[in-house]
Amino acid sequence: MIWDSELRYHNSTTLYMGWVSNLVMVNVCLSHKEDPDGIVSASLIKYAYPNTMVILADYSDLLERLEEAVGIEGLDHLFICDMGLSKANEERFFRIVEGMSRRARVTYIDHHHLEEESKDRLRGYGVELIHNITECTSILIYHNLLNENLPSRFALLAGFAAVIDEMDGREIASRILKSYDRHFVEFEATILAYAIYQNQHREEFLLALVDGLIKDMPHAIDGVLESSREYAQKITNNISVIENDARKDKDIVYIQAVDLPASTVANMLLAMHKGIKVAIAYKQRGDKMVVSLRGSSMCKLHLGKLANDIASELGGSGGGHDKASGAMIPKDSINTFIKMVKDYINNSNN
Ligand SMILES: [Mn+2]
Repeated sequence: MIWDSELRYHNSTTLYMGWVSNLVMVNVCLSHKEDPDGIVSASLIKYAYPNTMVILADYSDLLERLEEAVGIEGLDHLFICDMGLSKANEERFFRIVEGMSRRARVTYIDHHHLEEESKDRLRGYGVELIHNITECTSILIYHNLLNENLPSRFALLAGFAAVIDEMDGREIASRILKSYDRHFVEFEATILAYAIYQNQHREEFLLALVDGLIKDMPHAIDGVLESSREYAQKITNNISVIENDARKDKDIVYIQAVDLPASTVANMLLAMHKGIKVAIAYKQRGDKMVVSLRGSSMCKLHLGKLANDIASELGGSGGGHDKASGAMIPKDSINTFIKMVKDYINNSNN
């Protein structure tokens, strides 16, 4: 992988040859590509640390992307943002990071559940750990890594990420957001999120968005309004499908997602079905099933831990938050997955 002076991907080896001969130290930000929290995190790091390349990942290619990041010549400081660890990936993750931290600074910033033991291991490798489950990653970056003279729009960007992660009621996020018109905040946050969901497979768009957010609000960035309109239309088309096809079993409701991401469908399901504890949506990706779980206020189980436990038992991986989590499992084990969630929820007063 090769970047030009603008730190964008290139395939040209000639450009690369010119670049290595005059090697500069670079920062690399590996961030989550699936929602505003990851994208905004990358924008904040790129603004605050000049000479930063961005690599975007999701949970299916996190380890490959991490290998790619640590292989970059002249890497000085690696930031890993908004990528939670799970039982299935953390061993390999630790090994790569351990090796890397001998050669460069590594900063891991995240707000997903992380075992104390894992935190200790990361610190033991010399990783700078910024971990807190009470605010989203963008807010953690804003609060811990950026200096106070930063233009206020960067605080607002972190606030958009918090809105979509449903962490806008938290202390720092709410303090930032109360200075702005609520509808403006929700509008900008939502079109940003929809544009990201609509362009998950267009890396070029997502990387341009990381750059665009450094200068402009979401509505002013090329393609954001149009993409968000397309995504809103997909949601509209899916409302009746979800109403008619969801299956309910006591405290659980579940459905297979077709053209929308599992995460969006799980949110829609939870909102439509009152009185349930957990909504599950799953979507096929190759020979895997991507699963999203959402919990209502009646759900007392930690869904991130639950997804991690069940998925690892089925040969997959999973994790996330208390009331919103995800997993990736072999596609044929989806029925077992749902049954295991059901057993946990229905049989244990959870
Ligand atoms: Mn997040």
